[in-house]
Amino acid sequence: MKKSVVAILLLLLLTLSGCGAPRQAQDAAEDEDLIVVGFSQVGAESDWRKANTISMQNALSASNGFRLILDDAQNKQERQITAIRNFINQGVDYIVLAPTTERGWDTVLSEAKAAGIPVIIVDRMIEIADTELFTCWIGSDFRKEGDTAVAWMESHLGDAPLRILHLQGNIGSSAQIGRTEGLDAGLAAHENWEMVFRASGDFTQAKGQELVREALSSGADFNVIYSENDNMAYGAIDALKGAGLQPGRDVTIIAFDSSNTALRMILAGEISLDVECNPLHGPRVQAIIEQLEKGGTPPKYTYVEETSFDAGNLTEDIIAGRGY
Ligand code: GYE
Repeated sequence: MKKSVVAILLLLLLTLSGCGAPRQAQDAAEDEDLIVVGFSQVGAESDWRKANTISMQNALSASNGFRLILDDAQNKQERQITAIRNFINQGVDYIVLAPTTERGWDTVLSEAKAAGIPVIIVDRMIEIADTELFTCWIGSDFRKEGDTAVAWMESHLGDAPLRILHLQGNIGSSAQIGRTEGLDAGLAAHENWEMVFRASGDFTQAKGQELVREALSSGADFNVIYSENDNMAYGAIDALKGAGLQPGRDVTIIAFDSSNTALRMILAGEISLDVECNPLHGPRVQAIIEQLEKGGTPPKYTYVEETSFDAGNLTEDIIAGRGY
């Protein structure tokens, strides 16, 4: 009895006095092999954004050889600038930036450059005097997305007068700028298209709903909603239904992103067109970093292939085969 107590005590002592140390050392060594990536993410404002974060987390995982430090900026550029400075202080190997807005990155990216840390821009674009301050960019052609929507409106909505309610994304973001430019070009080219209400819903469902409610109660007369993302369209649909209107019949809804929920709404006849914007950038960023690690040079700008969906081409199989 006594002997076994002594044995247990001995074991305990052994464990406390160092048995754990070699394991810790081993973990640290394994950790040192990981590529450390600081990712400054815009926020969590939409389904697109959430799918984008998950994609980055899955690709830049420890089992793929990465240690990801994720910072959610809650849609504030100042927070992104602070996050980038923290990444620089921590000496990360790479910085990945999904920028809120296009402008205002010159100073902080000069600091990253001075520290010798490559910066990869993902999703939205930045506007910067010295393009050497970032290594490369990968994302969508937002102007082309807007043009796709306008071409669909031309071919599907005929010559009837269009009275458009326009829900914009965060002002100054590439996604807003490109999609708005597309619509503006459409408005300029068609005498029978009229803008009756335009405001920013910050890409969120709550604001989309609020704005459409506001428009309805102010007596705005519209028959098309051009919503610069899916989530604002969900809010718009709730507001229309709340006012006894039927989306798809009383008001044609155009949206962007093509997340699964929105595609189901096309099948239900509520959304008429959804222009695809692909958020699954994780594996693409992973491939870029792996290329850089091997001394390669990825292309400076890479546009992701995208399409659009309406009742004419969408099937259950398409929805089932998509990752977001
Ligand atoms: O369309 C929207 C998100 O920048 C492409 O941001 C992205 C946009 C996307 O919040 O849903």
